[in-house]
Amino acid sequence: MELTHFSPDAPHADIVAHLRTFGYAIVDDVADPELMDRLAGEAAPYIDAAGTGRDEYDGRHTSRAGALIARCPASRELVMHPLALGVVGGFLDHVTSFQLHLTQIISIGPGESQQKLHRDQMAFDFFPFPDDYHPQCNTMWALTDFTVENGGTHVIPGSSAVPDDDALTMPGGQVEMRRGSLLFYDGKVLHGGGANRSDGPRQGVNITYAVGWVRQEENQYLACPADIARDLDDDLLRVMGYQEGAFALGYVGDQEDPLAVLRGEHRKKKTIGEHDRRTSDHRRFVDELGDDALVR
Ligand SMILES: O=C(O)CCC(=O)C(=O)O
Ligand SMILES: [Fe+2]
Repeated sequence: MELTHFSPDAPHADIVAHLRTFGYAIVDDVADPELMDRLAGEAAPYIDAAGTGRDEYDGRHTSRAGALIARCPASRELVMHPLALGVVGGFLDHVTSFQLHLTQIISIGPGESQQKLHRDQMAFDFFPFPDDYHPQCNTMWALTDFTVENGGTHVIPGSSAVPDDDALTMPGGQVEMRRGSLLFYDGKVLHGGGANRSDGPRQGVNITYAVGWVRQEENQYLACPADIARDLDDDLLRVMGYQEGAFALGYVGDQEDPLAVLRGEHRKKKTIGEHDRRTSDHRRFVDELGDDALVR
């Protein structure tokens, strides 16, 4: 089936609304080709060195290179892209903070078969989150074009709250998008990488975000060594997890702010009470990205 595409100047609220209803949204031509070139150049040695997966799920012809914040400065611009953060912030509007969950370039090589359809929230120990509670919001940036032939992601629109047996009978579609375009999908929608029947790799930059109170899929504190992290922007560090995930989560030592501790400073963590949980520095930053960023 045909999947819905938005233009990059579509209101965030429209993209969030589609994501809430169908579990995915595609936005065309979001990132500059120059940024994608820079990222491809920075990532190439890591993609080559990552090796291929050891099972059908990871893909025996697929490589997955992570730790992008430390390895590829260009990736930081995608993590912090105003459209990505605006939509993710709107979609995960039910929490005090959200955080980076993982960074991974998924390079599906020629000869790869279709990945099993799955729901990414299974990573949380298969916890049965209620249908209306979303623990994560995912992005996939096209580093190469995504086509039917090279393994564009399969998605079953509207499957997020439908049990597997029924959802697997629903019509699906494959994500076709140009390099620099952006796929959003929630943690509940059935999806999976496509089979690559072309003669080149299909590369996507998977950057996912989760609510602030869960464990991150990729350990950001070790994936990005402190010597590198110390010099990153405050807003990026907060997204990486150097903030309170919620009331009392993530402080260091004598109830100190993790960002201050990283910088060798001493500052007590802020108190986030029930009455002001919406006013954390992180939320304010995201909310100010655009008037449409906050969708209540
Ligand atoms: O590469 C893709 O298109 C999707 C991969 C995926 O869904 C996953 O590995 O969890
Ligand atoms: Fe997935």
